[in-house]
Amino acid sequence: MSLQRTLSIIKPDAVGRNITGSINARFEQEGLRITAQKMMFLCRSQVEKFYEIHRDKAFYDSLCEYMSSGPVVVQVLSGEDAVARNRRIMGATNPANAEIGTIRRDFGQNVEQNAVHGSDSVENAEKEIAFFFSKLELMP
Ligand code: IDP
Ligand code: MG
Repeated sequence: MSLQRTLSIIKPDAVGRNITGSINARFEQEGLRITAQKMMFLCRSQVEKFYEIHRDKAFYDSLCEYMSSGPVVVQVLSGEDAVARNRRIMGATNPANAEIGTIRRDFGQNVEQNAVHGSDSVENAEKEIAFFFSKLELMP
């Protein structure tokens, strides 16, 4: 176990349904602390860059369209084992396969509109945090 931070995004479907507070409560109940947070309306090219790793996937175009369709909340979650812990709190990519009690199971709509993004490794977490937040916005 180690103290880590991870990048989380509350996606446009969840922001649109006004459930950011319910989702944030899950993080806090499960031991993660929100140490940076802001609402952004990402343009298509910003989303394309963020999801560059998925460029060759069949769902890339649709994913980029969706993620630039409305405001998102980008946030840094901090705590013990934050990267893996957040992935557990989120649940599987497809809400239909996610465990009961996870955010995606309870709030996701489908495999694309699945309420939240979470970094998948410590290395990617640091890259993704730097993508969205300046040093001034982060806890020392
Ligand atoms: P993850 O968000 O669980 O890490 P990834 O495979 O990294 O899942 O995919 C990134 C995002 O792309 C997903 O959260 C979801 O919004 C979307 N996505 C993934 N697989 C599919 C699919 O098969 N169809 C449509 N959208 C998908
Ligand atoms: Mg991923």
